Amino acid sequence: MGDIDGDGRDEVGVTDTNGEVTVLDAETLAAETALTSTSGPRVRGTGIDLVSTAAAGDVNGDGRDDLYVGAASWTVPGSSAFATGAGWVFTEVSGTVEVGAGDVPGFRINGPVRGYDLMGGSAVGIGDIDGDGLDDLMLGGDSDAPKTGSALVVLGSTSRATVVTDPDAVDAPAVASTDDAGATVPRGWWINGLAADDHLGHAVGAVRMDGWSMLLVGAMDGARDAAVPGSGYALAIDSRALVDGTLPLSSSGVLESSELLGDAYEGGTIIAGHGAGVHLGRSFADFTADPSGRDVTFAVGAPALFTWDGTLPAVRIVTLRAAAPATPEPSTTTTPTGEPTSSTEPTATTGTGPGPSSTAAPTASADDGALASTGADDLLPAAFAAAALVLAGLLALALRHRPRRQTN
Ligand SMILES: [Ca+2]
Ligand SMILES: [Ca+2]
Ligand SMILES: [Ca+2]
Repeated sequence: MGDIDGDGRDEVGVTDTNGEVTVLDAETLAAETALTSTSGPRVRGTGIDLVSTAAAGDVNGDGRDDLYVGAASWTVPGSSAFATGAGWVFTEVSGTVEVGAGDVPGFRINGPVRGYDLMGGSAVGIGDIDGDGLDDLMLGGDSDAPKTGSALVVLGSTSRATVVTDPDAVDAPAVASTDDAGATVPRGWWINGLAADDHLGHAVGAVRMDGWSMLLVGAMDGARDAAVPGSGYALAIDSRALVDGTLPLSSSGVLESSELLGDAYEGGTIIAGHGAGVHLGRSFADFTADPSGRDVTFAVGAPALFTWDGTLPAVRIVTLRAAAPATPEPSTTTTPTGEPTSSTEPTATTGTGPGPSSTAAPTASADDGALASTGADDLLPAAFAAAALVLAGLLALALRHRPRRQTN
C-alpha cells in the first residue's frame, strides 16, 4: 500500500469476508496473523461489500501514500439503479472509518447512476500521468451485457469533492468533479470494451515508466475477433496519448476500444488472446527492465477457464515499444518520429494466432503472434506509439500440476 500513516513503514490492506478492509503494518506482521477488530485501522460500511484495495500513491500530494478501497456492488446515493459501484481514496486512515453516506478523509468515486457498471471492483495506482505532481489511479468495472465492461482513469486532486462519472454524457466530461467555486472540472477518462459481456476491467494493471505509464485493462471474456470466442484481449494504452488527446476520444473523454481496431492509433493497442477459450486478460504483471527506456514488458494471464477441451492456462509475455519521450521532440502528437521502429517490427497479426497452437502442448512459442493492431508495414512511423516490438511467447503452463514456471 505504501506508507499510509507516514511512520516510514509500508502497510498492507486486507479485505475479508465481512466486506471490510483492515490496514496492517507490513513490517511487523507475524508469519500468521489472526485478523481481529483491533489488528489495525479498518474501513467498513453498513451493507457495503468492500472487495478491492489498492495502493493509490500520493493522490493529494501531501507526501503520504493514500489508500483505495472499492465496492463494486454498492449503489451510490441518488441512483435508482442497482450496483453502480464506487471507490474511495483515503488520504488518512486511523481507527475505524465508515464509508457510505458520510464524509471521509479523501474522496469518493461514483460509478454512473445509470447503474450496474460495478465500477471499482478492480483498481491500480498508475503514478502521476499528467505531471501535476499528484498520483492518479485507474478503476475497472466488469459489468455484464449489455455493457462491455469499462475502466475509469481518475486524476489525483487536493479536492475532496466526489468524482462523478457518466459515460453517456454529452457536452460534459464523463469523469468530473467540482472545484471550490462549484464549477465542473474534468477528472479523467472513461474506456469501454469492444462488445457486450467482454467484462473489460475485470483486471487492471499499469507499467510505471518515467513520467508516464502503460495502462493495462483486461477483457478476459471478450474477443478481438468474434470468430475466436473467449480468446480474451487486453488494452495497452500509453497514458501520454490519453493525456495529450491523441487517442480517438469523444468530446466527453470516452475511449471506445473499437476505435483502436484497424488502423493503429498512436498509443493504444489491443492484444488478442491466441485462441478460443484462453481468456487472455485476467491479470497483469510488470516485467519492464528499464522504466527510462521505451520497451514496456508485461505479463498477461490467460486462465483458460474450461480446460476439458485441451485449452491450457497460459501466461503471455508482451513487449511493446512505446513512443520516444516527448521532451526531445517538440511535436510528437502530429509529426511522425521518423524512427526506424516500423521497419524492424513484426507486422501486426490479426490476433487470432495460429489455431493449432492454442490447444497444443504448453511449450513456449516465439511465433505464436497475437499482438494486435500494431505496426503494420504500411503505417506511418508515428501511427502507433506503442507498436509491437517483440512477442516473447507463451510461458510454460503446467499450472495444474507444477508450480508456475517461466521458460522464456
Ligand atoms: Ca506506515
Ligand atoms: Ca496523500
Ligand atoms: Ca496527476
